[in-house]
Amino acid sequence: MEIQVKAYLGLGSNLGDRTAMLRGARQALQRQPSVSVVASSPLYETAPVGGPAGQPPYLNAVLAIGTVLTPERLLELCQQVEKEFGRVRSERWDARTLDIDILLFGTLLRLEPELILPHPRLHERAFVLTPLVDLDPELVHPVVYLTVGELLQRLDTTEGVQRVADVW
Ligand code: A4P
Ligand code: MG
Repeated sequence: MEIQVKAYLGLGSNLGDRTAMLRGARQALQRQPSVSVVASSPLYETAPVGGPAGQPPYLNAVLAIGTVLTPERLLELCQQVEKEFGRVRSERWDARTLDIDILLFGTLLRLEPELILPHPRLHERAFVLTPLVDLDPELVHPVVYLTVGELLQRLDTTEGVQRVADVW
């Protein structure tokens, strides 16, 4: 029997028709027999963190999925979906039509340049923690061993993270 793992994906877009990008990404993932989208967080408009100055605001959301893929295959799938939506890789943290990050893959820990789990900046980012808390505030970060609710409370500020839609 194949084992389903629960994973969380962070979606972000700050170029083009941002809502269409995130919807398209969710549909593309849903179409995969090896992935089931279990829940979608609300949609947030968020001020860009890092990267070149003058970037437009992001739309961010988080998906909870169940998958039988290995983490490597899931990363490949995410990158394939990013490509499908026309992402052109340029400068790191530059504006992008679609970015899909694996935030958590069950409680798996991984430290390789091509795949770091949990996502190395998850615990410090309001634009990721806010939608994660909407999905499950009791979810435990397997390295720092605090819930995502506790991690969000520890941030100095959640400024620049505005809920724009519950259903999208
Ligand atoms: N990689 C390693 N671990 C992972 C993982 N857990 N999930 C590798 C996905 N990819 C992972 O990513 C670079 C490399 O990271 C990949 O080749 C993969 O093998 P990328 O998507 O090509 O480049 P990137 O997204 O520019 O870099 P990175 O490091 O993913 O940046 P972040 O941390 O995703 O930050 N501000 C707001 N408000 N909202 C945002 O969504 N996003 C970023 C990007 C910056 N500022 C933002 C937002
Ligand atoms: Mg990324």
